[in-house]
Amino acid sequence: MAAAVPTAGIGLGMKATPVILLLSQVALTALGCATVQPPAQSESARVSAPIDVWIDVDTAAGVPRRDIDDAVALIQAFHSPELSVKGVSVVFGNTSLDNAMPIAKEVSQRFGPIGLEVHAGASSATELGQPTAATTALAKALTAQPLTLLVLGPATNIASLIAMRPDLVPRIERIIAVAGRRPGQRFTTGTSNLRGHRDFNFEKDPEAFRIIIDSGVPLVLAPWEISSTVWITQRQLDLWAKGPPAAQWLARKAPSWIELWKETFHVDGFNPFDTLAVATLTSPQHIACDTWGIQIIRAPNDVTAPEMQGGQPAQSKPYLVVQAAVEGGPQARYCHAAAPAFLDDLMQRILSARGSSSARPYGK
Ligand SMILES: [Ca+2]
Repeated sequence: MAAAVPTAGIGLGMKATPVILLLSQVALTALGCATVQPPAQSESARVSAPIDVWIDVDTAAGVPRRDIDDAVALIQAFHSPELSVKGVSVVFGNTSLDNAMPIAKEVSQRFGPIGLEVHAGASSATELGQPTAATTALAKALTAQPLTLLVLGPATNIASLIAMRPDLVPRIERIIAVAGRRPGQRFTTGTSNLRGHRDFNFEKDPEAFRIIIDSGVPLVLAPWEISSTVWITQRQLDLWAKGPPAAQWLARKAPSWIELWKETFHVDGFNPFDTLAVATLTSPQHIACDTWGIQIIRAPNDVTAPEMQGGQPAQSKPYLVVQAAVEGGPQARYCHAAAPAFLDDLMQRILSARGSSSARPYGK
């Protein structure tokens, strides 16, 4: 893909400015004070044990003009008392595996739970079904305890585990992935990108999603539709820059990414895609989801439609689509809307010095 396209593959399809203004006003109201309080622990979190999670990422924060949202999501998760992060694995996607690994290690070792290990997974979709350090470690972790899997990049690592160790499928409580769309939905950003983006994580390895669907593991989708309504702008970056070490770290990595969105799409901010997946666990009160049927279909390529390519023939491509359930067919929870309060929730977690149930105090 062209470098100047958000590689979460999901863009925004609405007029950005009013949303930015609205959310910025909410953020200013909530975060204008000098001291930001840790997020209030929900009633359910107080009475329930933390959810054991494994996070699979394609971290690219710090790679010029590449996504920072995996790193935001890791720090969000590390600062969520509702979660206990048991492991991190890394996959190709937003950048190469070789680039992504040291970024995931740095974020996890500085800001994550003491002893949290980071494991290298697939470097391309051609490695689907092959063992990696990530699949070995995930198999060991699943043997030790059931886990919820947060899949924030192409799903190759997780699908490989399922393909090689079907005996462990019952140990996967659910898979939360950043992918999917309604029929005919186009991922456009601002007014300068009418062709739309790819459903990046899905299209990087459609077969991996087919394996996940066929496995019958409960699947939750945090797709472009939900993230496209949430904006991180310079206002939030300024608050990060004055926050604790993890927030400051993000603030240092963000400018190149936010500049890309401004130059390419003429919007003031970016959508923090992967954070919505974490929010389905930590903040379900802010997230609206419905259960739909899910299938992979093949249709003309909406990114390279003939009218967008000077009349060249359109090529088809696979789409991960939710629609009315077919009796007996596979289903997924499709999360499609975030309340405005989610931005406050996210900011409070990023700006909090409190870690998850298993996290160390803030890194140095
Ligand atoms: Ca990602």
